[in-house]
Amino acid sequence: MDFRNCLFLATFAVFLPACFASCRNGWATFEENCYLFSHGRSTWGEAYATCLALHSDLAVITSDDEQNFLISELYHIHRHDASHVRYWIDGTDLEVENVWKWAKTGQTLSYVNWASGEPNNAEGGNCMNLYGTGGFKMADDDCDIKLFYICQSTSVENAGTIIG
Ligand SMILES: [Ca+2]
Ligand SMILES: [Ca+2]
Repeated sequence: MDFRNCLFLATFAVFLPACFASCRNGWATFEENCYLFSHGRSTWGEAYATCLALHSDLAVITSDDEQNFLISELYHIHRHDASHVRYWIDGTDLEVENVWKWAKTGQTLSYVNWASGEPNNAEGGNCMNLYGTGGFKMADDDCDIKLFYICQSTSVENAGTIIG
């Protein structure tokens, strides 16, 4: 949508969010969300803080469609080294062992798609990642190891950080 059309539509407040609901450069778009795939590796806590600094959160996965989108993006990025990479997402059982919650909301997971044999680290694995060897399905690992990570925000929030 070009700027003049946007201004015209902005006179109808109901269209305003659509003018700005797109993801910033470097972020992938899926439905109403934007996703950033990190280039460097961090502990889960560092990754969480970095996403916050970018006006986002670690990724929260709530459907097969969303999980499949991320799997497809990760195989695209890691055509040649998928079996060597893992990406932190927002899930954790740091509070109560084996009760997995999204850190962003504190809610228990309504959707799970564990890789075969996961979770398997018990008290030694309290942070969730997408595990290349497991087809980029969910796995637990030691929160202190350094992995890639995925930040997520809604497209309205993502665009809003430019204009706001
Ligand atoms: Ca655990
Ligand atoms: Ca594990």
